[in-house]
Amino acid sequence: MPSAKDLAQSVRELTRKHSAWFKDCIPLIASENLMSPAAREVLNSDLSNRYAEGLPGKRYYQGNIYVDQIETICEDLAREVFACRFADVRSTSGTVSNMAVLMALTKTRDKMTTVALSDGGHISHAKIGATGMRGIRTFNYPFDEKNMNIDIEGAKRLIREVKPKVALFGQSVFLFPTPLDEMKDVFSEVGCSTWYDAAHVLGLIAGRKFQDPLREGIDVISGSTHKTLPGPQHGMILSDLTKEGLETSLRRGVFPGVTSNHHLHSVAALAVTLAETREFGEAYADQVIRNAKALGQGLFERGMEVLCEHLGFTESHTVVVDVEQFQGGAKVAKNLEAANIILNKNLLPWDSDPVRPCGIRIGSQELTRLGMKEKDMVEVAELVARVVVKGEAPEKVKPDVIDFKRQFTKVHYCFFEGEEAYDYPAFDGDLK
Ligand code: DSN
Repeated sequence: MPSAKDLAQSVRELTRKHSAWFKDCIPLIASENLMSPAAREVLNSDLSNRYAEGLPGKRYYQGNIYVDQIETICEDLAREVFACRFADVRSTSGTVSNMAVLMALTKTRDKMTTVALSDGGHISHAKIGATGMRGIRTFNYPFDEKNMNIDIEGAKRLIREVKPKVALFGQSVFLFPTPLDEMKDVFSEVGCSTWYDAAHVLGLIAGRKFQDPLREGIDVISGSTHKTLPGPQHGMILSDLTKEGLETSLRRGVFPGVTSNHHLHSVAALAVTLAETREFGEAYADQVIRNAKALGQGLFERGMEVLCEHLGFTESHTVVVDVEQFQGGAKVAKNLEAANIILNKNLLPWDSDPVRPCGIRIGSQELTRLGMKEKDMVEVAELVARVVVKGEAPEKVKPDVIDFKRQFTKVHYCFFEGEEAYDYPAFDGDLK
């Protein structure tokens, strides 16, 4: 058994190797991003050692004089950026946000309409995830596979039939805005609450480049804060308090419902991210979507079956490709990893075997954060296609990936723009 010192030293070295490797990789996972230098600074502070429970001014612990001010700034910024009356910034992830909303809006055995996992729904919306743990009965919307969106008439029919307590929307494969306006009348007809998981598109909503769910009939938005919103790994809940009692039940859902301490360093990093979003968020969201479309076009022109060509591939940060003809999603994702191109296999609506999905999901939000533009997406598409379509050995493509990526190692759309994205403070040498 290695000594404690050796094990700790190994972890330090592996962490450094990870950072050095990612510096040389093309990151395409649609649920990830890079924090800004200022956000990283506060994340890596004494706040990460501290505890708070409850709300600013009403804490159980002492020591929160500055924490209270930080959390108040964070909530105020969230309300401003998303133009809403209520924000809770204490949930520690997207799934924890969803658990809090489930507590606030539902009881065991309630019925909920949701997007199916195979159509891009999130695991926490499903029976096998947090929703099932709450004992909710779920009913999936019919899905329009050609347009990769909810089938409007089918969904209206389902909501009328099921009369759910809550109609939940939002996806992890999220190409186009949900047709909320078109379904609005049905929500009021059956009197259900409406909830939208915006984890993937929060930064696009903040940048005013996607739909605005709170203006389209949604009662509650939840989300993680590290996808198109380039913040810390954390969560957030937003609402215009359209229903009586919502503020109290959402607050209680978060605490004591599903959190105790709420990761104060993440709240600070989120506050910095929201301030930067207020300043740079529109330009960032605009470029994210332009880049996703350019990437879709580039892959399509190189012989890949990118979904929804007839709709311009996407209106978000994500494009999806059916790679069944190239050995399927798992094999393609693995081969690309060997070339330092990082993405994930993904279920598509027509998949029958969840372990062997025929799709891959690609996001443009992190490349955009690194300063890439449309012309760079063409190069990314070429590197991907060399492995997937032309069948070149990944090891042969890898040096070209590294050369390309070394031009893009700095963070953009933030204060301290141009700082290195991958360098973290470190002690020199081995453990003493
Ligand atoms: N599973 C994450 C994703 O990749 O979309 C969301 O939690």
